[in-house]
Amino acid sequence: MEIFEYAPAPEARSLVSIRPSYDLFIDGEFVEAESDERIVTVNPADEEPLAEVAAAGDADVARAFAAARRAFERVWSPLPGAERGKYLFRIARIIQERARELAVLESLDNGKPIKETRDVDLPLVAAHFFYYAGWADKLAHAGHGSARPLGVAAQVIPWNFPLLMLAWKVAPALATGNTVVLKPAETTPLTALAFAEICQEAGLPPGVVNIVTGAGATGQAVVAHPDADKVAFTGSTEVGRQIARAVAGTRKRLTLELGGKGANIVYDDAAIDQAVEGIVTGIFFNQGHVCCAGSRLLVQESIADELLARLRARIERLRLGDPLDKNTDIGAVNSAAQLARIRELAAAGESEGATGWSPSCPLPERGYWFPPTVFTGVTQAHRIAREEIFGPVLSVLTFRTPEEAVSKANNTPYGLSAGVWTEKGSLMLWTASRLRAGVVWSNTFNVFDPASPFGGNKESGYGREGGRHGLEAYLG
Ligand code: TAP
Repeated sequence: MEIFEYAPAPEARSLVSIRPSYDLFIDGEFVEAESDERIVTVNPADEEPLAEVAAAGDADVARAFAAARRAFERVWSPLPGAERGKYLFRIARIIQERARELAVLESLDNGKPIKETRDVDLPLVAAHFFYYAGWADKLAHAGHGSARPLGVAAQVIPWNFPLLMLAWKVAPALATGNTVVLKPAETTPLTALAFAEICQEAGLPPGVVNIVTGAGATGQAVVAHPDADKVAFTGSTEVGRQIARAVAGTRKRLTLELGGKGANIVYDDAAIDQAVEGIVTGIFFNQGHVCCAGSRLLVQESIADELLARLRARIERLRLGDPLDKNTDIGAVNSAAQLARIRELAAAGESEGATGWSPSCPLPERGYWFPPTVFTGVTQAHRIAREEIFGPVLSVLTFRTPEEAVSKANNTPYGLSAGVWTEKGSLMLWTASRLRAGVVWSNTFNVFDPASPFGGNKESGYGREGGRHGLEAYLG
């Protein structure tokens, strides 16, 4: 791996002002939590504390639901769609205006490279608000005329795309006339709190959006609150199961966006350099903390050696380091806990007989770092082929026939994403129609669009977010 000169992004840290301490956002205001428990959020790139946030307890969560219910009944659901749309357009514009600051804040709290927060996360966040703002006054004309908002939505999101996951959940809920109580992840609460300020700046009526920070126990309280009409969760399959159990037998509607173990299938006729770029994006984008990551490379045996040689050469040129350096490709792992999980699975890869390779890559001394890693000699029985690693670790398997590729790709309890690389349209369609995955990319990977529905099959969850389908999750 090459050593590069430090090139700090123009969006330097001085662009953001982080308060030492944050309260909860309830009923349009930042209010002190009744619970006196606090959580410290750290910068994963240097382990320095960034801020302290409240850990909401049951009484705080109840206060947020009461505010959301009042706002739903008195203000938000009676408002004509066109008026709701205006608020969403305003939020989208403020996000654009504050995009640089939000990108820096996200990189500091999450560890992801500024190149990604600036060019991917933030543009997509704004795009989601613009997209659903546009739907707000068209629901009646699009066959949703008699559909009604569900009420108060309980939303719990993970740390890998903090503001983007918020946008995926909040924008369609608000466009359809619902109000929300949202819990961000424990390790990445700061952009959700900045979003709370944006709601104030946009003049959003109090109680329409409520943000309760905290750890898993706060998430549990949000999901279990009896006044939630809808639960929308993105996170691990394990917690998704607990939530499905907690919601079973209640009136609450549920959507779950869970884990994945995506296959990236490369046929022998594929444009090989293009495929290499897609494999790199598929597994190293966002340090591999991506539910739809292409974490299993399935390469046709006849081109495996050549493809792997080019892949290794490409990985040697990736730049790992300071997330605020605009040349950085691979940032920090989000938390010590996630780093431990990645290390454990990588060690299992070695002990079960696969061969790991990483570039000659010096890791910074402080912070949570894991080098890009490729395992070859992987079999379907290995843990690294079956379990979601959620880190920059690629497991390579080979196949001889399209039937074998499809059978290996589908040999997982997950069903979220897949990629197929071939120049033959018929082979592409043949393969895509047999893959059990919610999203299949063709000659590309990790491309997102607010107009396109996203979601899983099997243990990757159910329900769709994005596009017109994303509205249905919030209408009764
Ligand atoms: P989780 O541990 O499941 O956490 C997700 C959220 O749930 C966090 O806010 C978490 O709070 C909260 N939570 C934890 N225990 C809870 C409980 N018992 N009841 C209610 N809420 C609870 O996942 P993670 O580690 O943050 O995220 C990684 C996982 O998310 C991966 O498996 C990934 O594939 C999946 N993911 C899926 C998608 C889609 S679209 N399918 C997108 C992104 C991520 P704390 O943060 O305080 O623990």
